[in-house]
Amino acid sequence: MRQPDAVARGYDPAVVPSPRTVPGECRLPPGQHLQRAMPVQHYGPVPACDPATWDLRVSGATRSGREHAWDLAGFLALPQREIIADFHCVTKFTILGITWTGVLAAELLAAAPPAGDATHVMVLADFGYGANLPLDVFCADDTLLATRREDRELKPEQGYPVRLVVPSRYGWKSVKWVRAIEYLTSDRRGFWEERGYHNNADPWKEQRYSYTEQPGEGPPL
Ligand SMILES: Nc1nc2c(c(=O)[nH]1)N[C@H]1C(S)=C(S)[C@@H](COP(=O)(O)O)O[C@H]1N2
Ligand SMILES: [Mo]
Repeated sequence: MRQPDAVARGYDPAVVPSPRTVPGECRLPPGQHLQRAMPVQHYGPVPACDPATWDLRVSGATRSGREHAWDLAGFLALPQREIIADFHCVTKFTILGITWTGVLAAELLAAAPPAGDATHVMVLADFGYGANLPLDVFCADDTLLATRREDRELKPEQGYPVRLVVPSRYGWKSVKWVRAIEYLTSDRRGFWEERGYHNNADPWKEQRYSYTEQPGEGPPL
């Protein structure tokens, strides 16, 4: 499904240079190595999903003060976009040029506006997994709530029905099986961010571990 308004995020080397590099420059962040295929990688079991009862909730510091919710049909009816992005896992493998289709996180944010004092989001999955992001990273034009990979519906282990894709951060922030988004008025650590991984997780700055955080880069541990 290549739509006319598809945004190309970096990979078709013949056509589209990566947004984070210029042609001829390295697309591999420091300490990473290239891997061809995407391994399945997550903590805990794959949650069961009943499409009939699944919903995605937006809660916390919303502008209206109320929770917003989409069922699967409603979510799939939101405008769809395509991105092509490199994926960098903190365990040091990088996969180049994955095509994802879904709803821009910014689109969801526009449909469920945050309060003026919201600064961060917590993206939550089943079983207590979650990752935090600053609002501006969540709204970036390459942060996607993906429903398809390489134009195929996500498999259960890939995050079906909806997973986040945050190309600008290490892979653990690309939360699979997203169920809720909570707007926060101050930063709060997610699952890995409170277990030794860096709060900001920018692969280009090699922000892997929390012990390398500078003052101000994360809430106290
Ligand atoms: N809910 C959930 N999402 C998750 C994880 C997890 O353990 N639980 N692991 C993360 C990590 S560390 C990586 S590298 C990617 C892997 O995505 P993949 O299994 O589609 O390759 O998912 C991320 N999203
Ligand atoms: Mo990862």
